[in-house]
Amino acid sequence: MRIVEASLHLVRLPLVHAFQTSSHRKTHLDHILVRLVEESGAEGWGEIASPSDPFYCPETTETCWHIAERYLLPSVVDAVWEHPAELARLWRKVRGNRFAIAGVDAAGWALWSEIRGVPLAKALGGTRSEVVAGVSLGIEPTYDALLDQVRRQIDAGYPRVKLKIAPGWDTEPVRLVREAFPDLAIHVDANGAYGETAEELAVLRGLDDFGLLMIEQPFAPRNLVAHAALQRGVRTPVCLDESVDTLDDLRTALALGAGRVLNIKVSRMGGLTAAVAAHDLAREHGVDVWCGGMHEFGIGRAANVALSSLPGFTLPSDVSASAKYYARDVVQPEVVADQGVVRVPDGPGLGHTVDAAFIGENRLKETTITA
Ligand code: OSB
Ligand code: MG
Repeated sequence: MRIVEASLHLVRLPLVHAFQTSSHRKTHLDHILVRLVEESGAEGWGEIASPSDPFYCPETTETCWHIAERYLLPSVVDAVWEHPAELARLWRKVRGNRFAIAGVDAAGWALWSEIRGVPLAKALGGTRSEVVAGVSLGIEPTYDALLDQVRRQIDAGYPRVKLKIAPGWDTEPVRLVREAFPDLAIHVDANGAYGETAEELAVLRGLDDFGLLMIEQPFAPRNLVAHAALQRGVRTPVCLDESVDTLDDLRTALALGAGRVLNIKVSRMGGLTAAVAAHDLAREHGVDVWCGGMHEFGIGRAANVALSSLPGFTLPSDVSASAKYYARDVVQPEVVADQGVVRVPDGPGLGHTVDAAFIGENRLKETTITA
């Protein structure tokens, strides 16, 4: 297989509901769509879903553009390969920059499964025909607004909600949501906002009383030791997100007992090849996994759904329907959820058609490299 053309498309879409985490607030997102064209004319799309600011991870939309344009696309164009897992050798010298790499890797997987005529999910080793989706809710201006959002998502059929927490927005909103919805599967995500002061540790330990599904990334990404100590002191599973960028990080986390759950993000791990490897390793060690999201447009979302069909994804994934995020998505059909369940497409490749005209209408810039 030989790629004869590669292009980047920076696309802006407005969010239907502004999203706030412990570190930033977003009303629209700029993602870079990657298109790879093989010599037969077949195409594969991937998505670089980096946030625009370096608050979740060190990368930004601009650094991703730079790395993809300068290093990744030139290495991929004209390269001869048989399987997408081989693509990693093309950028083995590039350190970090996993969001940028993830978009190119996923485009390679989409292209390969399209050409082979197999669904991306099957190509990855997926076994489920449908996956369970949860929703991730941001920090809201008021508790009433949060309760309203939770009610909306329960009414839409989602069986699990994740609440963003931060110091000052933790015990009280969690208590109110638990009181209003005694049987709901609730999970919290701090995006590393807590330190290890006695007060902060008391708040985190206190969350143990609310019957939460998990406490995601309470401490800073590199502070695996603090996660291990908290996990020893609470019944609620601790989940790692920002702490695990590589398989080596995962091995360290497993050795330390730094969490009983792993959020696998295609972007954070640097693509589907690495995400599958993380799934396999976590599963061997009895760590439950689920697929996290970065508010992906339909291309990245379809890859997340395919990944979530692997057998170790036993917890609901952040693969909510396109409509939770965007008035219109870049793929047809859009990703839909029925009572919180997303069907895994059985057509070749991504299983969705990429809407090139809509991408063109919302594109801020593009660049193309040919063989
Ligand atoms: O920590 O999972 C996170 C969005 C931006 C940055 C970090 C995170 C998130 C989400 C969104 O929680 C999940 C989704 O795509 O619905
Ligand atoms: Mg998270």
